[in-house]
Amino acid sequence: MSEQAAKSRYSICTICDIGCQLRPVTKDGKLIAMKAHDNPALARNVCYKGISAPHIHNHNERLLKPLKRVGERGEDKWEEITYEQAMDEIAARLQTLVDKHGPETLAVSTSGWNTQSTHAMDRRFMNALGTPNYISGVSLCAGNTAAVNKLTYGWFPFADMSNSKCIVLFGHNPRKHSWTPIYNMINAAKANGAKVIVLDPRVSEQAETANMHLRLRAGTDAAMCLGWLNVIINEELYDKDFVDEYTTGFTELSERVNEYPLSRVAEITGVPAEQIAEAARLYATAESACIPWTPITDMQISSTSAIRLHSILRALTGNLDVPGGELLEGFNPNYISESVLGNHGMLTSQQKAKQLGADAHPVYTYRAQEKLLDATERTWGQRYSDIVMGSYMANPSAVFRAMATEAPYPVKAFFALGNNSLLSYPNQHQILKGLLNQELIVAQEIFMTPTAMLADYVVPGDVFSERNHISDMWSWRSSLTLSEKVVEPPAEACSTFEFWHDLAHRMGFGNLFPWDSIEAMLDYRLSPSGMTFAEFADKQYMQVSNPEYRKYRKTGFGTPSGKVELKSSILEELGFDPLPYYREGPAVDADYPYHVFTGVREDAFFQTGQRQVKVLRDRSPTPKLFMHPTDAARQEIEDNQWVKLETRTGEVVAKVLIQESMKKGHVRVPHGWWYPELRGSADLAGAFLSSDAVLCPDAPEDLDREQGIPHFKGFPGRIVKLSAPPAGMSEQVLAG
Ligand SMILES: Nc1nc2c(c(=O)[nH]1)N[C@H]1C(S)=C(S)[C@@H](COP(=O)(O)OP(=O)(O)OC[C@H]3O[C@@H](n4cnc5c(=O)[nH]c(N)nc54)[C@H](O)[C@@H]3O)O[C@H]1N2
Ligand SMILES: Nc1nc2c(c(=O)[nH]1)N[C@H]1C(S)=C(S)[C@@H](COP(=O)(O)OP(=O)(O)OC[C@H]3O[C@@H](n4cnc5c(=O)[nH]c(N)nc54)[C@H](O)[C@@H]3O)O[C@H]1N2
Ligand code: SF4
Ligand SMILES: [Mo]
Repeated sequence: MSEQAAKSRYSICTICDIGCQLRPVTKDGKLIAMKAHDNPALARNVCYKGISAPHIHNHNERLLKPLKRVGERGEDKWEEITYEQAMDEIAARLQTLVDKHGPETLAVSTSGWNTQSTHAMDRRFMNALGTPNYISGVSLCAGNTAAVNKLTYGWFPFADMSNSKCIVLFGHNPRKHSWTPIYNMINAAKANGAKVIVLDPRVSEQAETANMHLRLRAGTDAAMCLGWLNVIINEELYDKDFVDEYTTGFTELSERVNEYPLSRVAEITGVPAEQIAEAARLYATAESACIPWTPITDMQISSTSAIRLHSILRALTGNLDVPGGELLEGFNPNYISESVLGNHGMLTSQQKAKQLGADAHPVYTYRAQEKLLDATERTWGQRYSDIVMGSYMANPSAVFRAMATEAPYPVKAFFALGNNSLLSYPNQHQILKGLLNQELIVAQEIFMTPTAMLADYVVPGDVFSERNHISDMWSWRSSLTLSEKVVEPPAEACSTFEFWHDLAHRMGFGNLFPWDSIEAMLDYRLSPSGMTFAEFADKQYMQVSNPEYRKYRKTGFGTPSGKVELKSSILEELGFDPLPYYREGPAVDADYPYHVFTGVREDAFFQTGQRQVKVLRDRSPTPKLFMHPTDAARQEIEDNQWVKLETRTGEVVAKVLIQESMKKGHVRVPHGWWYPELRGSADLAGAFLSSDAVLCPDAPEDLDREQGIPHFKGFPGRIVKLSAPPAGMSEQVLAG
């Protein structure tokens, strides 16, 4: 068959977490190119990380064989062993620790994005073993938003951006090379006349073309939302019928909102009152409007309130489950959900009660989320709703503290799968202490990372072109998208499915993992549809059902009251303020005068990854701090000057990029920087030199109350000029 006549194959790119379906091209058993989809609607733009997949998958530093530590922990000295030996030893050592300390001694950190369908496998293994201590980067990104949204209306909606008449972006800044499909949706809506409102301290790419741009101070999003509600309620711009019939707590909410007159909100946010009112009116009176999920409110000291406020705005303006608004899609009836596969029912309530952090910060833990079980079953037909992997998680800060201090009990085994944990949570020094105090660390990875360097065993992972998968976007959406395996994994690289399967079989509960391949597991997951994986793969690259709107008219909302809980009964029961409020983050002062925020994702990389991939690193060789020209001039700092950014928690080095688009008094620090090229010359490949995680504290008082979220958006910091570049940096970094 000629190349043209051959049926196209499709794989979902997992280099970032938005999961574009692309068309892989192979030759002689190797991935040689990633091309745009054949369907023009899915091929409007493709980002250069996706196109670079062959450079990642075939990289000469890719891990191919299991490694066993031979030096001191973190010394980066290894012997190659077989996969069988690695799994045998991991199983035996884990069993010894479980016998000594109980199963809760194992904590697991995953991303789940890049390892695909295996979140359910992580949880299934953990639930069978008996440990509740699962953590993930989604505690700072979408997972926690999902958990908080559920408190208000029982599900996590997906914004129907393409059909919307008004899109509100709280910081969220999709671009051609950052979350390309969302960027495409926003552009489609704009072409259809949608208005865009951006709330961002910086003039971001989305802000440049927005209809309105409110340049709020970092970390004040909750106050801004309270201001919007003040306008919407007092000017009676809300949907009265919806409020009367489908909500609880409107009177109390109105009273709370009146504590935030626009003069107060203007003072907190730094945005003029009239602009706040105008934006609120534009949003509330649009024919349809959405506030797409944003990570910005996932990382603030008022995170729970800010996320709840977005939910409340959606509800009051009548935008829930309507075209152009926010779709509550529910589980796909043709696909076994991760919640069912993960089987949280297996974990006893005694073990659930040991989930770390649940006492102080319960919102995304079992303690709060299990209060929704009856309501979830009534509304969505299943008891557990593990959307975007973010419900039923332990609190990462509590887990790393327990790993370091052995209080409230010893956590002595830590597994990181497709997650560079050391750099991916707040308070990196505490994480290191925790890791150094472990008796067993396992990393399942495609590259040697600072986290993997601290492991006892490094198991080589496979990548998306090497495994089959069907995505329902972690139960966020109900469409099913195909991802086909097009090449064999190299050497002994394994999937996380195999990892958990093989470990369970060694630890005596293999009966709970009866599938002998990913395909067999996918056959099971597709069983309600009557299709096998092979049939699905043969017939369709995507299965999308027509949305059914306003389902709540039939089912009610999946909350204890069956209504949208403007005043949250679950927060009240847990002893928290049931109404949203604004809490100020730590204040800037003469010593630490800048509001520092992390974010503005790098086009060239996903999070902490790809710094060793030349075609990508060449685009962004050096970590950059953004500063406003006025601030730079005051400190006599020039463009490209090396500086030290100090907070009360730690310090990092980076180069300054002076930008008019920055907000005065604000500094942007990038996330995820380490230096693979310094492996062997700097400790942990320079993991402490330029990582934002070093800067952000996570003592209980530094965290959002309800969820225990760190304040990555607007912590106080200062900048010290360096007279010479930091010692030991590579030529590439110095030149960049
Ligand atoms: N300090 C701090 N922490 C943060 C954030 C922040 O801004 N600052 N951001 C948060 C956000 S928004 C998110 S989404 C999370 C992200 O958290 P994660 O998605 O876990 O991202 P990383 O920690 O960069 O880890 C990804 C690792 O997976 C490896 N990898 C890539 N592809 C594959 C694969 O196919 N198989 C396997 N086995 N491994 C693979 C990469 O080499 C990399 O080391 O982090 C959160 N944590
Ligand atoms: N190329 C690339 N694309 C990515 C990723 C990547 O690593 N690389 N990561 C993906 C992931 S996991 C995520 S979560 C997204 C994140 O991507 P976005 O949602 O776009 O978030 P950021 O890039 O972190 O920051 C966006 C904006 O938030 C503004 N901002 C900072 N602090 C505040 C604040 O307190 N309030 C408000 N309202 N705005 C503020 C910043 O000025 C910035 O312009 O990107 C995704 N896309
Ligand atoms: S935006 Fe780029 S990196 Fe992310 S999934 Fe799509 S192609 Fe891959
Ligand atoms: Mo994220």
